[in-house]
Amino acid sequence: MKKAVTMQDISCVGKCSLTAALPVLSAMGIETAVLPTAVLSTHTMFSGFTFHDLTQQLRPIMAHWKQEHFQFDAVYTGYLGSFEQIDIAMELLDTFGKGKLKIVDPCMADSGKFYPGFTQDFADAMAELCAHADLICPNLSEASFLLHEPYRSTYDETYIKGILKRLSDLGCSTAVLTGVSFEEGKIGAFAYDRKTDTYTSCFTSEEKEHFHGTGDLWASALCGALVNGLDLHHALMTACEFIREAIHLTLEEADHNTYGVNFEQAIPYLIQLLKRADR
Ligand code: PXL
Repeated sequence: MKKAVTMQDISCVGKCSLTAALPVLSAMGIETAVLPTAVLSTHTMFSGFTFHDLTQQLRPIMAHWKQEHFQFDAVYTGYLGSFEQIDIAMELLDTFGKGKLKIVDPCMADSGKFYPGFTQDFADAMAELCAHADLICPNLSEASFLLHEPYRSTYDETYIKGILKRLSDLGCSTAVLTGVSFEEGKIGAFAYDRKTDTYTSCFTSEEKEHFHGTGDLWASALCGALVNGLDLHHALMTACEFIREAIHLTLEEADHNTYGVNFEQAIPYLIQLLKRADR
């Protein structure tokens, strides 16, 4: 059985970070260990959230895993809350990721703005973390902060390809940009593989509304697809289609949540996508 470890927070309500990654990876047939960085009552888009930091636990947890000789096929880091957690994420990738798939999702911004509490200095530290990964998957806002580029909401393929090359120069072999849209009604992901000097992309129909947490679900599905042996193109397709379906199912519910998507009922579809791509 394939195994992964993922390092991110537990937002108790909010359908993001670990409460998204764990069910998705498990459903994709991957035994998943967690390194929980903090417990929050909700994600930080709600006001008044509680926050309990778990940083002091992280190194002892990793030391125990080392003692037990645990190994993982993939190491995947998501939302991190401090500079020290970025350092610990580097240690996690270096200790358990040698020769394995290492994914860094540099969660910190959307729509051109940092999430609460993040700064350019934090983005610079994230850029250093990206050098320890094989694959990074920022959205365009995160990519802009990683590269000190002004955020653009309109762009063309030449611009995206240039950003991807510069992202891979951070030191990872594959850079993926999420939330790329060249035409109204279509959205997807564009990737660059430095080893083969090739680009690949995948687009699906764009649903009308945007929801929180889709980036974490997208990265989790991508991780699950790659661990299951899909090539980059099929892995992108799986992640993009899964999110499209989850948003579609969300919008079908009249009283849907605005903080997260109905990914739970899209899981059977995700499994179908995985089986279809595997053939
Ligand atoms: O990656 C989304 C996310 C995860 N965890 C926490 C967040 C957010 C986005 O705002 O606040 C705590």
